[in-house]
Amino acid sequence: MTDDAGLYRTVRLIRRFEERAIELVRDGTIVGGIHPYLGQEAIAAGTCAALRPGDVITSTHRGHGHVLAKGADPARMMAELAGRATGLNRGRGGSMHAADFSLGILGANAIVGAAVPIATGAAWAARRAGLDRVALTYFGDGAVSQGVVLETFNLAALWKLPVVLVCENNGFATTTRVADAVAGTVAGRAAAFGIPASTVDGTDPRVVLAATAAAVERARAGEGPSLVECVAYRFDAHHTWEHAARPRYRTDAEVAAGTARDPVEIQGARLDPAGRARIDAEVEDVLEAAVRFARQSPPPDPAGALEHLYADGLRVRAGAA
Ligand SMILES: Cc1ncc(C[n+]2csc(CCOP(=O)(O)OP(=O)(O)O)c2C)c(N)n1
Repeated sequence: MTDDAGLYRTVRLIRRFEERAIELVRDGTIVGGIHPYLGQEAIAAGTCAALRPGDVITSTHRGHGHVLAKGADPARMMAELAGRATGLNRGRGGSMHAADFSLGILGANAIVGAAVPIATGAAWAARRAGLDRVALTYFGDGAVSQGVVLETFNLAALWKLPVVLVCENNGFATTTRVADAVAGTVAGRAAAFGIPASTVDGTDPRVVLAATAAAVERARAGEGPSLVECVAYRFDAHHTWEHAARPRYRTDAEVAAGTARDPVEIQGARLDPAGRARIDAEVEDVLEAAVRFARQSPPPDPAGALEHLYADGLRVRAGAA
């Protein structure tokens, strides 16, 4: 959905999903915690709004927003976080491995940077199959010096693959500031491979949508990859463990300044108050149902613990060894 109401619904859905999920972490329904996406909602909303249903994404450890924006069912997603048999992946993937291939969601990924080559492989496969498909991948500022990411930039550019590289620069990699970890710039890395890059306000869904749409168009036209660096601020913890541990690595003043640009407020201000209230109420209902569904769903049957670990039924091409 590319209109203002649609973009608002997506950022609001992600915001409230994360807030409700944090409640479920606190009461023990979600075990192990989550990496909250609060503050970055405009990136997921704007990027996915630029895609067609047949396009694919790969995501990160902070991936709930991406998965929801690409159309995943919030109830099955919440159940997945809670490890229930009704979850998107039968409760076996959890927060960091949610996937729904039927929607082009090729998976969140707990390994920093690992989603980038997977999306690029999907782009390569799509082109080989003659499909008009674009792959879009997300990675954080903490991934931009990973070898596999830079190697992938090289191949994606060399082979002009239809992939869009979305860097979510949220200021931190765990507790390390970007300036303490990244030499040069994010966009400069793309330039080294001849990949066009833009650095945009990642708190405004409209801005993210416009930048991504240009990159998607370029990819679909066969002109190769583009990088979109979306600058935002991570409102909450790196991971919910921080809520108890309370490590001090940013000041209250910095957090106040960083959270002042709120994607939900920025997009919400573009709607009339009544229209906004209607969307808010609808989102509350969706999430109330999602939380109920997750709580009431059963855990997976331990007898099936060894099922679904490996792919089966893979077709071997004629002539392959
Ligand atoms: C290859 C790898 N190294 C280290 C980690 C541990 N780790 C998990 S998240 C994270 C920080 C990632 O920062 P960034 O890419 O900026 O994403 P953000 O958490 O800010 O969304 C690290 C170091 C990991 N999961 N994978």
